[in-house]
Amino acid sequence: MRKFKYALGVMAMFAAVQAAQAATLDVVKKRGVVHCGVTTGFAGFSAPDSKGEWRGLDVDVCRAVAAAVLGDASKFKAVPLNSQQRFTALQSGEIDLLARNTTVTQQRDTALGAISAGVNFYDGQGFLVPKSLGVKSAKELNGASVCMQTGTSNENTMADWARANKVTYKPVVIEQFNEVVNAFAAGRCDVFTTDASGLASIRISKLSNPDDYQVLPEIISKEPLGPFVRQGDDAWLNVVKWTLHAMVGAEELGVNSGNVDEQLKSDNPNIKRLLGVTEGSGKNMGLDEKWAYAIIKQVGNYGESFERNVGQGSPLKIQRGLNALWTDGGLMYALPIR
Ligand SMILES: N[C@@H](CCC(=O)N[C@@H](CS)C(=O)NCC(=O)O)C(=O)O
Repeated sequence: MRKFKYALGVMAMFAAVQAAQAATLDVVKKRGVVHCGVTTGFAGFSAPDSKGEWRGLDVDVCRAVAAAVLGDASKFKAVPLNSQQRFTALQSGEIDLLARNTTVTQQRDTALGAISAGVNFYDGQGFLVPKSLGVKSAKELNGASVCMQTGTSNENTMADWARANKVTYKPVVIEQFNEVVNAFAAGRCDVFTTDASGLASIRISKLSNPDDYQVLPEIISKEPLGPFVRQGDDAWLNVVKWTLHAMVGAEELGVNSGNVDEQLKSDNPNIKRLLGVTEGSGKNMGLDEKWAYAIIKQVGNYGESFERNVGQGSPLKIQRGLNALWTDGGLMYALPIR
């Protein structure tokens, strides 16, 4: 009997915790601001610009969610988090969503109380080395010291790859991003390993002589990066998930920030549904019918966000590659809004 009462008590507590966490959409609407977990500053993905405004491909997810829910892309607060802090901040409710170059893994999606809302950048782990090291392939890294950041998936991936390839290395694992970058720049390790996007960003924005460094050809893992929310809040999960699909869907349909007003007059039923001319999708999520219109008008479609932040309109000049639309040979495929 006592055991039964205890079990009931635990169940009630669990339900209460879930109920307390289950209403992120209501909390955000009432607060009028989305609390968005980002990095401590990683150019192209999430970093403050010269005016102190947070910019980047991941920040655009924060902005797009703010536009969808509050009608105003500027109504978000960027909460800088290092790799180690990010999931605790999500679990504790300090942030409503984590939009920070975070790899979707089965463990994070289950045991960490987080759940992935989709992928906004398909990536893989690679290696950055000074050209002076004289190395052309990762297989030549035997005996090297390897810098990486605490709390990243990069630590385990490196260990697995090294074991499989019979490469021995000395891990240099540091908690703060700037410190690990500084250690690498000062030659305290031979190699920096993280996502290829991270390496491109570090090389261009953090090292004083980018031309003295090169990214090795090997990509040793799949790193699908995307936003996470808390488990147990399906309505909020839907908002973030469909925000991503609206951005990719707009690109598929040729709708962008420049032509979105013109497109309100389109006869295409998919465009009419996307822009809320045909109503329904907003009501289904507890949002204004113009939720996707607001995203596209204020933030742009996925391709615009990509090019502006990390592509040809940015110093990083990352190719679309896997992040091209599926119709162009990439993996970006919008689920239908209907
Ligand atoms: N995708 C990997 C790595 C992500 C990651 O945290 N990378 C580091 C190195 S580029 C980073 O973004 N640091 C920025 C910070 O801590 O502010 C993961 O999810 O674990």
